[in-house]
Amino acid sequence: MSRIYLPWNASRARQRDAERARRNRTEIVRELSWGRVSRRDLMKWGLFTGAGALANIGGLSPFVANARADGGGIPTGAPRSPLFGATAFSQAMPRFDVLARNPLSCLSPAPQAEANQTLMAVDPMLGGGFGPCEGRPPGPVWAHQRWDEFPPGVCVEATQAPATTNYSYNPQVASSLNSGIDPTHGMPLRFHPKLPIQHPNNVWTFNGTIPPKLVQGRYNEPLLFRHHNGLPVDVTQNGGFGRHTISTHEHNGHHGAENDGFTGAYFFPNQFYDYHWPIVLAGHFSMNTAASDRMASTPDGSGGLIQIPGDWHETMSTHWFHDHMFSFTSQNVYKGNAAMFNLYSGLDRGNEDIDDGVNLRLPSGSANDWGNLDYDVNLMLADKAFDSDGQMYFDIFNFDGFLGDVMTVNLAYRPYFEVERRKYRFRILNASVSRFFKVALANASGAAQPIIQIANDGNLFPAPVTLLSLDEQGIAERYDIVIDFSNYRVGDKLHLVNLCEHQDGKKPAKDLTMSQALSGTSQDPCVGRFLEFRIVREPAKPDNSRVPAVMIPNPDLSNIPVARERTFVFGEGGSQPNSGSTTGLGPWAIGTDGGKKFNADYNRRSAAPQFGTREIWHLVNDGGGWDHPIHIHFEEGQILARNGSLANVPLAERGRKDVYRLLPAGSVTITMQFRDWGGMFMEHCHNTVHEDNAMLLRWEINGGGEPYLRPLPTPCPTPQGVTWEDPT
Ligand SMILES: [Cu+2]
Repeated sequence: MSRIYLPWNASRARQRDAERARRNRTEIVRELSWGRVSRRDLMKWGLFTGAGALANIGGLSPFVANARADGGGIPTGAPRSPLFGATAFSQAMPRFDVLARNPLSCLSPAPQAEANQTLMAVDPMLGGGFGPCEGRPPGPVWAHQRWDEFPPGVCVEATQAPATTNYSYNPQVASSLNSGIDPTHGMPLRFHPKLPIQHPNNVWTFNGTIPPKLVQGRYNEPLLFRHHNGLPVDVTQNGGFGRHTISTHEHNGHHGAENDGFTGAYFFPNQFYDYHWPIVLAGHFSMNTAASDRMASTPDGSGGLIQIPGDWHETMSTHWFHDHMFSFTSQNVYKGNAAMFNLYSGLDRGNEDIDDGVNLRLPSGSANDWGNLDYDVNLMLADKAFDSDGQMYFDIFNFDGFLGDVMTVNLAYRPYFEVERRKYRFRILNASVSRFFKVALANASGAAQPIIQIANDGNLFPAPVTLLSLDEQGIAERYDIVIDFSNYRVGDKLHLVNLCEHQDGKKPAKDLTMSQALSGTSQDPCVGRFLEFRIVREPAKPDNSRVPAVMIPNPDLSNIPVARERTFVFGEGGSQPNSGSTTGLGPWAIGTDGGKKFNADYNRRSAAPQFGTREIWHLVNDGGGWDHPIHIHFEEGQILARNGSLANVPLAERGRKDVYRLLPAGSVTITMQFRDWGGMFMEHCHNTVHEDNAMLLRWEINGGGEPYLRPLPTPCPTPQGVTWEDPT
């Protein structure tokens, strides 16, 4: 057993050794993140093994037994994060900070179909000379697909920036619905009032501030997200981890590849990238094209519906967006590059009062036509770790995966949240690097309480599922739940509890029972209560919300032929036949259709499904020692079988999904369609440490009538402009 964190009662000598090892590792992470050494250098020096794992050198690896009498044979472990006296449930949980939706005229320069190549001076730290103001690769291949058909109706801007105080926090609800937090007060970037304010380069978030950000969009209102890179031009100014180049992935967005945050289409400090999210239903160009089905619709802003093309069974709700920089995704997302994106539709309108036969009337509110957040609350779960000064710290040398020991919700350490005695919807995102959660609800006496799960990933279920604990929730999965606080009394307190115990980043070690998790005996610091609900009053007005027995039935695929089946095997020990900036090294790899397992190379096409077809993909975990939450970009799929049988698929996985936990030695069979948009996409493990250490591949939609040749050339960004490579 390689326990990641030392117990609180470890001897001073062991703690000192562990701190020294942590600092040594931190130095290597820093050199890597600056680009001063490469993974190949580390292998040459014997610090990495050929398989890409950290060599067993004392004082460096947490897994090397030290010679001390009290530590002999026991892994050194990392020192616990200091908490500076911060206690659980002593700070209010902030709501997400909603990014302003502006008219397009606010954007200067105006967005355009092809990347804006207007030259600007490039900082000498980035090589000087001149380079384009927009980092999107130039030319027709990376032009926004169908730009003229989908002119942006609204724009949202954000700047990736070093940590600073938030003076413009806007949760879009009254402070009475935000646990009394007064948004006019400045909010410094810290995880608890007793924890230190983070140095500017230890945390990089959207606009440099907390709380995390929320974007609200509605179907068929194309949204232009202009992402500015405001990170330091000096690659060494990173607080020891994180890379200043970024690529923003709208997780499970059904958009053209130029807007998908392709891992190799990153952009540099002082550049921006225009992401164009048309937000159309899958099947937009092939099904219900006359928009005659009222169920396929979007709010019109004044109580009515606008009917839209596409398959209403593909309606999506809860997305998030985050960095996808090649080899640096884990560091950058951990550092703060994670935001949520709520999609609204006629079905899931974010208004609980409108009774039009389409609106599901899920808990939300009713003051606005759509997108009410009063009783619809985003929750971002993430485990963090701090160094001895209380600054955020990251260790990439656990190729098993990185675990933090400080549990946060919405980047607040174990907060409380005040609720009314009524139904609430919570959209729970697992934004960890490597940690799985298993969430349950406990009452004051520690008994598990019913939770109604209504969605998995971006997708509402065919029917709600009532559970006493949710399934394990892998990295990047979203579970939307409804809790009915009217079953309790004003003054009651309930807690969300994490039942999932880790001993390392490989996989959950054990799912505990509620009483085990509450007993305080787990060695995993993130097990137990992590969010306190305080029922503070009767509802301000009657609760008209519903959880209907029928929500969104699955799309009917019975008449769509299966064009092809493919098999992807996820495991250890692949090879990397290529070299260069598009290649990755590490212990993790993917094998395609019976071929050799390869490490990541985003210049290599591993699959090219034909536009307009449906396929079946088998995702196989070839080891029993790991779980891998596999994410496939572009269009959500349906799970057809686990280990060969539909009977193994729990009810809460029988809707649509975009992340598939393979389970140790397990396999998942899914079906997907390839419609509407084209370009190069990715498939990878969302344990982002595995992803960054080479468990990622590129696939491409082959032909959709676009005016350019295939296969697509691979972009190689520089501050002075993008060059191209021919794919292999
Ligand atoms: Cu993995």
